[in-house]
Amino acid sequence: MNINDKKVEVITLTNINGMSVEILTLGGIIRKIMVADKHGNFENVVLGYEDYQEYAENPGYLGTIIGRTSGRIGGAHFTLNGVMYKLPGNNNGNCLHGGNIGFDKKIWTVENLESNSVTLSLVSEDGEEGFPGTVHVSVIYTLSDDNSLSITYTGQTDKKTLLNLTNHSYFNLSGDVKENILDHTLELKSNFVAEGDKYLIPTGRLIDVSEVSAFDFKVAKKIGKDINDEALKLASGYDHPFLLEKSKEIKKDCVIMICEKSGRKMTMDTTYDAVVIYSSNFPTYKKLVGGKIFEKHDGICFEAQQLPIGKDECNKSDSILKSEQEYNNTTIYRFSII
Ligand code: FUC
Repeated sequence: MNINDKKVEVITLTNINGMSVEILTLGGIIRKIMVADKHGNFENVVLGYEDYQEYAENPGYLGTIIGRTSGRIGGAHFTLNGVMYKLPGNNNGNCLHGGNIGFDKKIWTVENLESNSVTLSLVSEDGEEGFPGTVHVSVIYTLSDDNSLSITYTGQTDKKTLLNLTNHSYFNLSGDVKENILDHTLELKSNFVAEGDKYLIPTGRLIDVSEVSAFDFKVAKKIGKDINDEALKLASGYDHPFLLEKSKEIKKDCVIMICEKSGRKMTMDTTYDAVVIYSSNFPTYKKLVGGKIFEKHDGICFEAQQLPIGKDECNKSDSILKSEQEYNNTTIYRFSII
């Protein structure tokens, strides 16, 4: 198949329980994750476009790998070793999700393919989208027989640079988007949210979730409970970095989401320090797999990553990759029945 005149392969991973994951070599896009509900019916639990050609544009980054840097860099520039690097100002003059042609728009190379696992790789040239260093990245997707999908990101650079990779899947556990995510319950292991300015650029200040109940998911609650709260007005819903425990260890059950009706549960483990939660506040109104039109709050993204670099490069140190270092992070989405 061709998208934007470039050849795109479609890869399907399977496990022994009948679960499957569809991945495109364009942007490493996850288009489908087929998971059983409490009756054993397999349905898609992510938002994917029905028509593959919709991925030619994909302004909502559905299912994509984001790079070189997830989230916003204020003023679309940063400095490293005293040199200022200018980036595309693709979001109100700020740089969002790696610029105009981020990793989400690239055709990735299939390095290794097995029935339950695929490794995709990419070389990003020195100066691409303004970022220094030639960067080699690999993303390994593995669908295990315990019904977990792990995504491992590795990378190297020949010059000090910034790297902060994530996956931008929109989850909806109802199955084939039978309803939006406002009725799903969510529990988060997070005590702080990174404050954003009016353009949602992290300011460097933290908000204690015990002071703003809309951000407090320490005890499970419906995602829709506070969706119209004053604290979420600027973003039109959730579009905020939630801090996780700061350690390189894999942190278990950072996110626990349940859809009572379907009986599906999803948990997320990650090595990253943060997860940006985005409740699809700006849908594209395009047709999704199965025919439903993508409307507001039809999906929720759990973009595990380091904190976005933000305003005045406040979180830059979390994304620096040096030539002698190896980038290595893993996020695992695990599915089960309640
Ligand atoms: C911006 C980001 C969100 C998401 C969306 C498509 O609003 O802040 O995280 O990537 O774009």
